[in-house]
Amino acid sequence: MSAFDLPDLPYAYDALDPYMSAETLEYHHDKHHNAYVVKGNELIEGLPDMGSTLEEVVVNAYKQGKQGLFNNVGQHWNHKLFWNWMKPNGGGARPGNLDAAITDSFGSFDAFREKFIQGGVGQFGSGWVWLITDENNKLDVMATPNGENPLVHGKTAILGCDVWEHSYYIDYRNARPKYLEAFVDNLVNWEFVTELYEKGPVKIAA
Ligand code: MN3
Repeated sequence: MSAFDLPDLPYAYDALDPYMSAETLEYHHDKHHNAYVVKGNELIEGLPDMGSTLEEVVVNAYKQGKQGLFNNVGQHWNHKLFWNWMKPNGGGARPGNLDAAITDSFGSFDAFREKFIQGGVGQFGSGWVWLITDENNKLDVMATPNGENPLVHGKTAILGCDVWEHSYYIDYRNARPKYLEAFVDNLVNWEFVTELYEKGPVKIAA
């Protein structure tokens, strides 16, 4: 795999207002995500083959302890999905089969919501909170520091929320819980989450 590309946002900069402002999205996508892409391309240059898919590169960089490359390609993968995990008028009802799986794994949607928000609040410093599936397609919540993600732990992420300050400081200042509540209640694209859930666990040849 040679080059990484910055994908366009799947909606206008102001499409998630007021839950995530155009100013946040412009900086987060055009500056932060772009920097991961540029740096990732620089760092992979001249290395032996790191894999044929982005997922393979992410896992291989992690396993080989190529920390700089991993930080950037990991964040590239995380953000590519993150933009699609949100949509205008998001949140709300989940498609039936996903909703049933959430209830089955957490007891209720509210219990999931609480666990996900607390997972994000409890991640000290920069990181991510995830809704994951394991080998048996059972759901759970996990949090990871910095650019780390469930892929490198053999788990499949079906939803993730960026809790680095750059994703919420303009709109929420230091109120990370408020941001996480708005994410779950007003931003999540549950149709995309369902799509990933139905695809089942990600298999990586690494
Ligand atoms: Mn970010």
